[in-house]
Amino acid sequence: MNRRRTALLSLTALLAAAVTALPAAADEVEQLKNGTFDTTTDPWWTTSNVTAGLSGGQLCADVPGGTANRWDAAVGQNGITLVEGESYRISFTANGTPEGHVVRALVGLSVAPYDTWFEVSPQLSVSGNSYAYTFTSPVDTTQGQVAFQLGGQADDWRFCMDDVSLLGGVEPEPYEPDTGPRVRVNQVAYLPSGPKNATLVTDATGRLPWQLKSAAGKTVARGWTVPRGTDASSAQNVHSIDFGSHRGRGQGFTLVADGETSRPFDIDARAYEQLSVDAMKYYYTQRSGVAIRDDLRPGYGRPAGHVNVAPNQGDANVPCQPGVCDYTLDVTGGWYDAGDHGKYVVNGGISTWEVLSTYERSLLARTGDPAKLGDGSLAIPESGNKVPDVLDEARWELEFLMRMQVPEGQPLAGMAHHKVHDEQWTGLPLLPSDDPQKRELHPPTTEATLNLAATAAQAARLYRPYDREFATEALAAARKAWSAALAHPALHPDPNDGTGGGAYPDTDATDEFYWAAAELYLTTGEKEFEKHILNSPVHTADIYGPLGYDWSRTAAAGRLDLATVPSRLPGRDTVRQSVIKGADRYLATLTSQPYGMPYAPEDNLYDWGSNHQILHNAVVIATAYDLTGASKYRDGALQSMDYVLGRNALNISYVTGYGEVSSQNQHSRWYAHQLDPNQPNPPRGTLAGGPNSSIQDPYAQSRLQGCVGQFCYIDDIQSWSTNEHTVNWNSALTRMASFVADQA
Ligand code: 9MR
Repeated sequence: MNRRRTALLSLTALLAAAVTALPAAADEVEQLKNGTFDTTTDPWWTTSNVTAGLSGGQLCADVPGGTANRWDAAVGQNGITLVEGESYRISFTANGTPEGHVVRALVGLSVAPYDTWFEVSPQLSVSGNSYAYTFTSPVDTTQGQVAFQLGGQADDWRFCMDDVSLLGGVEPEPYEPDTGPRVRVNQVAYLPSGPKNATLVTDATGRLPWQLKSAAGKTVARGWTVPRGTDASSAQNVHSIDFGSHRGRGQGFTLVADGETSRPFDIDARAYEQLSVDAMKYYYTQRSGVAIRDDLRPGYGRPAGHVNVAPNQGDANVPCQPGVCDYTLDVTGGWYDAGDHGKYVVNGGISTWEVLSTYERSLLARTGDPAKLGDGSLAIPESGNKVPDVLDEARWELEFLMRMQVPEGQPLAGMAHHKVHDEQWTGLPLLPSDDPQKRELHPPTTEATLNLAATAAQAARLYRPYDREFATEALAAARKAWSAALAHPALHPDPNDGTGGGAYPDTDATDEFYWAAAELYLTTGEKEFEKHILNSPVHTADIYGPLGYDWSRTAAAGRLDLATVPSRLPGRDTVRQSVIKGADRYLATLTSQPYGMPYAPEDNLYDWGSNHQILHNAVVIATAYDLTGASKYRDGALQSMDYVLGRNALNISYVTGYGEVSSQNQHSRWYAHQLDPNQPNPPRGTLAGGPNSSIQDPYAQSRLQGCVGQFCYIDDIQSWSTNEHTVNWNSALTRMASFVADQA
């Protein structure tokens, strides 16, 4: 048990003690019928494969082994009323025979989309235990459900429960994240030659002394903190610490101030070599349409997903949504977008661009080194084929993107379907190969088509030295997509098309046109594309806003490439200056932030995926370094990583497996360790989405109401709006980790 668990447990114990000491409020009301099973099991239901009855005053259920999912065998009660904002205590006793089976107890919606508002998955003993938890309902409903899901386990077993209660009107149990020591550092590593900054949370208003200690406890540097007042992003009183003058390399340093000792960190570049590889390796385990080899990713092997082997309906001949088209397409392959089984051209495009741009930067930047991403670097099935592994990996997605193009002879030929995914949302955990849902193609959109045009055009120049035929095919697909988009410039995705998969809505394709024109121009040098670039309002617009570029704001993808990839574009110097100006703005933001990140969203509203937006603002700063060689940009880009790796209000590294305490329960259907101990956590190098002020998911809503900026995050698998992982977020990490590794 690590320190964090212990602290959490003792906090919970304290709170529980405080709660039991209070007299029961008059309006605590039992919401369940017959939780004591004295004479009957009514009105509890079971799935048809479960036999339940009374046994010694409990409800006991015989559960068959060999079902695929947790919800394939269950006992529950429906018709429960919950009131938004009210707190409830769910409690029960339970035992399981033989020892060690897991029950998933949840409170959620009894009808589709089966939202979960609270859940736990304790491992049961034969002798039995009592369980009690408090949560706050994020909704008003009369269709609530308390369910005990018992399926997804290999052998037959017997589950018994008693004294099941859902008490309304209880005192809320405030959520207190365990934020550990008040000295906040990059828990992974600072570069010996790089900036070294930390943040101290303290009530003190005057400056305080700090010491940097070696692993052996020897003070190797000392200085004074700089009081910074109340930090808007966290509402904490903070000081900043600059220990950049220390350049000695080593492992296990700590920073001490105000009686607190930070989590340990290295002063060494090596961690970034590893991180840039791990962040890129993330993509192999996201692959659809092929078995993931356990010898290449020990612990992560799994059968091929969505290849038309039951229960999958497969991606080999996918029809459109009703009324959208009357053909089917083979859209096997590609990367799963995130923790869901959807595959989206819009998001797939920007992710592929950024993976390819990481490689392209390594070819062009003065500190770049393409060998680091070369053949054999990623341990993927194609390693050893003499093609850089990064290109092999990106090709897995590129070929899928090209399969999403509407074939010749069909209406809208050359356009790309926006996305392919399940007809309905599915539950967790669910391996891709176990997904029984029907898959559907969604209408072609201008945005998807231009994502395809941009990435296929970029691919054409990068793959040419290795595979002329593929490069030619990619360029042809890009040209076809470009022409189709010009003919249909405003076929936008339906913002309400979000059942079974994300909507990825967008109402403006001018930035996608600009980006696609830029890539086509950089590859072909042709006048048509040059003209489009020079005439686009996006070319001279101020595009470096506080939130940074992402899947819906793609102008920067074009601008950064026009600034860095050689071409004869008239006015190219102005383009380069615009990147530098953007970087100056992000540097100013970083300097103003006591936590040192280049991110200060309007009204302190952290956006969905804020971590990758911070990294994207850092990419602009890093690109200014590549353009100018000025050390302030190098330092700013390096410093931006500190936030993601632990120098933040929650004292957490958002990259799995990096730092003493890191995110590990990212929302995922197949890295669902939190729900099923037999499944893994996400692989090392997986970035969590991070604080999201809008807390859109029910779980975050039940825990984080009223959160300030950086605190709107919870490392729980159910929090899909703060804690998912996605291909477009890891690409930001990939690009920045590679940049940092190159600065050693
Ligand atoms: O990352 C996306 C975020 O910017 C949007 O606000 C949100 C709602 O449309 O969707 C996010 O993307 C999710 C997608 O819709 C489905 N796969 C998981 C993605 C990450 O949460």
